[in-house]
Amino acid sequence: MNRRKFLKNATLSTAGLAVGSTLVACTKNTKSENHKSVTKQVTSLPIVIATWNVPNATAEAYKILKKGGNAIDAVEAGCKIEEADVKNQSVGKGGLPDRDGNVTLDACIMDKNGNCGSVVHLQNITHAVSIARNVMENTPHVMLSGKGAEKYAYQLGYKKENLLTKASKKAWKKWKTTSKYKPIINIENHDTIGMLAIDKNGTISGACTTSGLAYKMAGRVGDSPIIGSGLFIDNEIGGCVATGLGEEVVKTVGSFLVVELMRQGKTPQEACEEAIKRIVDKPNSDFKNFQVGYIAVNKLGETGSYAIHQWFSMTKYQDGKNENIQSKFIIEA
Ligand code: SD4
Repeated sequence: MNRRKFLKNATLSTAGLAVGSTLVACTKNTKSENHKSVTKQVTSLPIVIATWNVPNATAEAYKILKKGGNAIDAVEAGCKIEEADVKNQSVGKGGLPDRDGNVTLDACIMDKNGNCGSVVHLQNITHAVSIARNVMENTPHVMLSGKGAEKYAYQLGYKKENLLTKASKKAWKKWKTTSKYKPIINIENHDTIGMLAIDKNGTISGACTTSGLAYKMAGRVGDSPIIGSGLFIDNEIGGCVATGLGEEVVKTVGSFLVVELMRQGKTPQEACEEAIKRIVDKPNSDFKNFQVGYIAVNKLGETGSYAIHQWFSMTKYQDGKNENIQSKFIIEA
């Protein structure tokens, strides 16, 4: 990049920071003389949003928030609902296995202070999100993987469980007859759960948990436990969480990108759209054949969601209303 272009970009990002802090100031004092240009009111708090149609999970999180609980407790509790639901074959117990028949979980969590924790390739433990939270709060590390993560879970008192349910084993055996590997668009009807919450104090936290892509190669890790890709929170700005083909999210550091775009003044909706565009516009992008979806919330409590393909949705619980909202998209089904 030549110097002039670099300076121009640097100026732009400084301006972006200013917009970001204005956003924060506005949440505190929307009527201030200093911020006359901003007319938006803060939407009512608390609020929780999650990827896909997961009303039980958002209800659990909202229950905690409504009682005055904090956002980090809410997102952990909400995600645990899907982890324990054996009918959800993309998360926790009952998740579809890798091609060798092993269920391996990825999860992460991030709090209002920018602390984070994650587990990758965790086996035999349903509540990956809780182990991630423990990594964040009770270890000097951010990420634990495989056997080490499992050992840590046992140290915390978790018991070994068989996560491969009869239904998931049957599906895997059927898959083995052809062993064709191709991610199926929107197979994820009950999918990876990513959750973002703002508590009554206005602090933001997020979490994400998944069994990853069905029939993945042994050892494969997706975006969901990677801070900045599957999830990113900046309590001054907002948060974002991703779902879909993790490889494409990782390549564009999707959730961090969405938060940074919001910092530069974009609404959550605009930021999600721009981040999806970044994937679609890559040279030779095969986007017609895979799904990626983002949901985001900013400090004002405004939300957005966007996906490559139709039928991605976001569940939102706010003002006592728990609703599933179809996301905007690029390609109609
Ligand atoms: C992954 N992003 O492991 C996860 C899976 C997912 O819709 O969200 N599927 O790539």
